[in-house]
Parts: sequence; structure tokens; C-alpha cells
Amino acid sequence: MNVISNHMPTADLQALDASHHMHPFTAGAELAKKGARVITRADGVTLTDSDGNNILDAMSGLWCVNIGYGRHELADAAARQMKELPYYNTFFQTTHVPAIALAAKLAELAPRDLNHVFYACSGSEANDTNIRLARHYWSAKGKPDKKIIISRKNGYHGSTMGGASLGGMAPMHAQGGLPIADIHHIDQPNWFVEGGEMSPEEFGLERARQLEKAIHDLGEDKVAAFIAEPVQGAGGVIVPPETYWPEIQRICDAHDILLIADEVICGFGRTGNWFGSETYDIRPHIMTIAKGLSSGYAPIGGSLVCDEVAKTVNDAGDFNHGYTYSGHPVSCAVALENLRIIEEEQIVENVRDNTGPYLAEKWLQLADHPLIGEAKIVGMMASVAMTPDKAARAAFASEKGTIGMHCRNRCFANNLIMRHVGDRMIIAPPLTITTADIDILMERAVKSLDETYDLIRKEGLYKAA
Ligand code: PXG
Repeated sequence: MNVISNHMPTADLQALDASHHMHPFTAGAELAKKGARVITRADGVTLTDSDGNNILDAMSGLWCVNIGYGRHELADAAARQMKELPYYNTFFQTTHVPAIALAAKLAELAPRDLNHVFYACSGSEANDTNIRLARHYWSAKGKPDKKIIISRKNGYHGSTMGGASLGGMAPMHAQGGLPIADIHHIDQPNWFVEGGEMSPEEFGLERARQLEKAIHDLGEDKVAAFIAEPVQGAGGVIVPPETYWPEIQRICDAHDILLIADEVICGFGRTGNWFGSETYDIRPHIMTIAKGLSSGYAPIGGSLVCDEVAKTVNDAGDFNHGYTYSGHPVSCAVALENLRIIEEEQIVENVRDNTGPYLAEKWLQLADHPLIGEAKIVGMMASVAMTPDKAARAAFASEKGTIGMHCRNRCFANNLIMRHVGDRMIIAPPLTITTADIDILMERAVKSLDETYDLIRKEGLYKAA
């Protein structure tokens, strides 16, 4: 058999990739023409590609490598577990030590009475679980008509049929006949784009009250749950106005529905607390977790469930749901080791008290850049909105995402992974990033923004819609 080695020429790797590998969220034919960037190794916050370039990964992979790359303790934990018990399932009245130990640890870390975990392998799967769990819960309570889940436009909850339906991404719904039945979307709290003449505070209330109106219009006896990310990640690091979450919480308390916080990105330190729900004082019945749970070293996700929902479901007989790899022992062992490191090295506290504020001070100064209309940051997730007219918060005349793509390309050229979502630029670096690396990140980000500004003015793209 051929060995796929790191030492093959980049062009050969790219040709094989183009011939046999279908990439997620990618125009395959277009990528095949230019060839994918091949990442060969990583350490700390730095990726190395097959041409030997060192790139600062300000996205933690896909928002997941919270403790940074190259932590051999996790590799050792995986190897130990593979030798001892590589696999056994948790169906049919069996269990194993890693699943038990991780469940107990999660119950300890999670706020309030979120004391129970249903394991999945990803955030998408966990959100599929949540749909079934919420509907089954109400059914067990004698209210089988409470089936509708309310979520938000431009929210992201995964790519399975359920996850993508909960998500409010129009381009995803346009493919494959989504959303599935009984999912209802309300507007997002994105003040910069949709706030109009309202103050951020007024706008936050207006958007939150859309939930109350939807519950009223659909009927409280038909609505099972509301799901949202504490801070929208994939939607562009949309930090909600301060009035938003308290009003959402009030509405959920006033009506008989479940509140599901999707903590796939916000969980495990990203916002400067263990969970985004703590940062925003949200009291969910269920939390979706994945990504930072294992820092991406092994696939794992889950639903953290409160006492009342867990008891109702447990008392209702079989819950006919589960995945072969629910509670996979190797993933659980890796997650446990990851959580040990986060706790022992006080990584969350360090984000909250030291590196987070250090990054925030520099990031917020980007609002003075001629291209930037808004700079937002919570913990270690941040965004800037690019605009041709700050005062009017105007969009560009060019097709949405054109300027973002230019900026992302300048970042790539400057060895910085900073993503674009439309014409918004976003970062979510490993939580272990040092102040010295934050300086490098900011230097490359500013250089890339300067170059984008020059480029789009030269090309006549610095124009409002
Ligand atoms: N919920 C949230 C809030 C997420 O961010 C998922 C669920 C789904 O998790 P899995 O593990 O099934 O991917 C996510 C995933 C992007 C991007 O482009 C974001 C995610 C995944 C892929 C790309 O920002 N988030």
C-alpha cells in the first residue's frame, strides 16, 4: 500500500486530494484548480504547511483547539486507553470507566443542576439528540404537541439534517430540502447590520421579544424549546447587546418551554468562563457541548441535561436514540485529560484575567481603523465589521463577502489564519495564546487590514451599496 507521507511534493498531495477527497463547505471543482493548502504539523498556536510556512492559527482549527497544539499528554491518554479498552458501547445496560469519569467531571464543572450527559461524537449529533430529547421530554409530560423548536436566523447548530435545520443559514437550507418540520426561526441580535436607528439596548430588547411573539403566535402548547448560542460564532462572532439575554431568560421563565444553550464554541473557556451561559447569566435546561471538550484532539460532543429533564426522560422507559460511538472510551479519556490541563493550568482564569483583557485592549483599537465600523470581543472570540462608511454602518456595493475574501487572502499571505464571514473578520485563538503571540497576531491583522484597505481603494471597491 502507498504511504501518504508528509514528504511528498505539495503538488502531488494536492492532486490526490483533488481526485479523491470531497471537502466540507467547499466548491470542489474550484478548489481542485488551485489546490488545497496542506497542513502537516502544529505546535502551540502555530501550524506548519507542506511548503514549510509557519502560520499563526487565530481560529484554533475550527474553534476547537482550546489548549493549543502539541500536548503529548492527550496523545498518551489516548494510547493508554486504546491499549486497555479501545472500544465498548454504552447501550444495553453496560458502561465503562472513561464514560463514567467524564460524566461525573462534567457534572462538577457545569453550572447548577446540569448533572447528566448524553454523549454524541460532534456538536451536530448532540443537537440532533436535543431535538429528540426535548420532544420526548414533553411527550413524557403528557404534552406530545409541544414539538416546535425556535432558533435564530444566522445561528449555527451543525450540518446534520437536524443541526442544519436548527441553524439559520439560508445557503444550507437551500440545499437538501431543509429545514425539517417544526423548526421556527426568529431574527438574530446583530445590531451593526440590522439595528437601524435603534440603540443597541433597544434593539436587544426588540430581538429578544421576537421570541415571546413567536411563542404567542405558534402557541405555548406547541413550542418545545428555544435554542441559541450565547455568542453566535460561525455567524460572525455576533456579540448580543447587553439587554438581549436577560430578556430572553425572562421570556423562557415566563413560558413553559426549554432553553437550550448551544455551547459548542462558547464552552470550555472561550468566553472567559467555563461556559458562555455563565458569562451571560443564562440558565439553560440543556447545553450542547463539543469542540473544546477535547480541544479537538478526539471527536466528542454531548448534551448536558438538568435534573428535571433527565429524571422525566429516565422515568419514561426506553429513549430510543444513541450512536455507536456515544461515550467512546478513547474520546472520553482524551477529554478528561484535556479538562485536567485546563483546570490545573488555570487556563480559563488566565483568559478572564490576563490574556483576554490584553487582547481586548488591542482588538478594540481596531475600531479606529478606516475600514472598521465595529470591533467586538468576549474572552477569546472577537470580530470586526468592515464598512465603507462607519457612520452609516453601510454595506459594501460589491457582492457580500468580496471584501472579506480579499482580507482573508491578505491574512493568508501574512501567515495568519483569520476567517471572514461575509465582510466581517473573526478570530478565536487557542486559549493558551501568550501575550507575545497576541502581539504577533495583532501586527499581522493590522497589516492585513491596511493592505485590504489599499487594495480595495485601488480597485474601486471602497464603495457603499
Ligand atoms: N453548534 C455550534 C454553535 C457550532 O459552532 C456545531 C454546533 C456543530 O458541531 P460539529 O462538531 O458537528 O461541527 C458547531 C460547529 C465555521 C464552522 O465555519 C463552525 C462550526 C463547524 C464548522 C465550521 O465557523 N461549528
